[in-house]
Amino acid sequence: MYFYGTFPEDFTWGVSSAAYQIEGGWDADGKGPSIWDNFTHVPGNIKNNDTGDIACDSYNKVEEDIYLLRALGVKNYRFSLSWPRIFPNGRNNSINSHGVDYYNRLIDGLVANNITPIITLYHWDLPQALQDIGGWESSALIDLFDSYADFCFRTFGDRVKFWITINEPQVIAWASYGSGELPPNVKDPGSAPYKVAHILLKAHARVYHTYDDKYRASQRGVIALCPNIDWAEPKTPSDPKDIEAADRYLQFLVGWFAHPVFKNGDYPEVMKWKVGNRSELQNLPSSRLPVFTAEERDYIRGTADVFFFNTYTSKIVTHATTRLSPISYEYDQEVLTKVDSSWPSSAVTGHRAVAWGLRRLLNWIKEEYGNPPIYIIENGVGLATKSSIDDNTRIFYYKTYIDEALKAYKLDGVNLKGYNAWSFMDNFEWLNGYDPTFGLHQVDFDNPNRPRTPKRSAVYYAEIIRNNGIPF
Ligand code: BGP
Repeated sequence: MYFYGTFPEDFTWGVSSAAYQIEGGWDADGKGPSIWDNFTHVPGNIKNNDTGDIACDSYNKVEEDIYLLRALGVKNYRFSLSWPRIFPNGRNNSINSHGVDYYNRLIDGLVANNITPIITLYHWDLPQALQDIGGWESSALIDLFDSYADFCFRTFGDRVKFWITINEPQVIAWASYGSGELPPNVKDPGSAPYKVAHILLKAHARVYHTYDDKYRASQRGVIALCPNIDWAEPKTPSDPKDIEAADRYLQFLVGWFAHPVFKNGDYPEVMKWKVGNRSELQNLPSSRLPVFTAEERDYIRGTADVFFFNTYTSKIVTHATTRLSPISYEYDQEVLTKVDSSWPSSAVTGHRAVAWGLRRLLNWIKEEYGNPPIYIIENGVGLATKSSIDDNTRIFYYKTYIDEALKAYKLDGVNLKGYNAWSFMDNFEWLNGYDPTFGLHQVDFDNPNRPRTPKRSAVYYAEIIRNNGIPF
């Protein structure tokens, strides 16, 4: 008996991962170094001095990983390609055939098992050689990203129908180029994030058009970028200032990328007001938001076939009555964020489990962008290291989040098409190393063979997939 019914027959259930977090083989068979390889090799940068050198060793475990995916019963698997594994120096003048073979084996194995690949072209592991010419601060990256994507479409696109251009562009813009805690560690909040985002958007649009012009007719896939979104709940729902602040929060986080792509080729008005050319009126540093030409706006508008996004938690947002210097992400938005202490805080990342936030968020996407086909690409919870395979907290998280997603689909008419759990297995969690763990499968990182063991959550998730919803 199902309370709200089930998802539609063609709903796609899956799990997610990313190359640097699981592959290992950091210098295997001709792979070039990425900014993450170099960053993690400096002692002190990552908790416990962990690195992704071996990670889950997925580079050497194609068959085993596919076996586990089959056992879960997933319909799709979302993973990323490592740009420097394919083009060691970032450019198409040197192709690493071993890297290409690896992805061909993975894709072939998935397709043979009726598992649809969802591929991210860029999940943060930039070839170091491209950082050496300025990374995403350089507009040279637009052409270079395009030639890498073109190669991937040409090489893998006969079997791949779902493409994500860029994972979490807002994190790249702010955490890698503003506050600078992620590589390439550029600490330039005053100007770099908006410049980088401008280049990311142009690079995304270029790749979209390449797909459209050269591959869509024969390959018939879909392509979009993938923002990270926390739901923003106004602190005082009856206070217009807090309502506006919550909306501003979402416009800066999501609209920054989705507004140009899904709406008019340009940034949200509120961003232009706060950081753009009208900011002088407010005694703020003058325009830091680059401007698109009319031609660029036409080029960027419409460059997403579906709405992909990642989400983990929610925030309480309030209008900031005084701006706290120095310039920061929150300073620009003029908001303050916090969490509600009553929200369950089982995640060691500090994220709170706020399942109802997902339903509101899905409704917001529906209203804001005209109810496009929506895919949740990452959703999950990070628990303590070496957490037991009896991960009931994770089961609770998935149950409640998927339940809210189902309500959004059934009761609110949100055009939700798919859901992917982060993550397929425990993996290298960026600055936190191998702590916390997000996986449906436990990986023993002390064992050189990196054995995987399904957790209770894997059994539970497989049951959800089998039932196409939550059985009671
Ligand atoms: C996302 C990344 C994933 C993964 C996840 C973990 O932002 O795309 O690669 O690291 O975050 O979530 P958290 O933000 O809780 O660390």
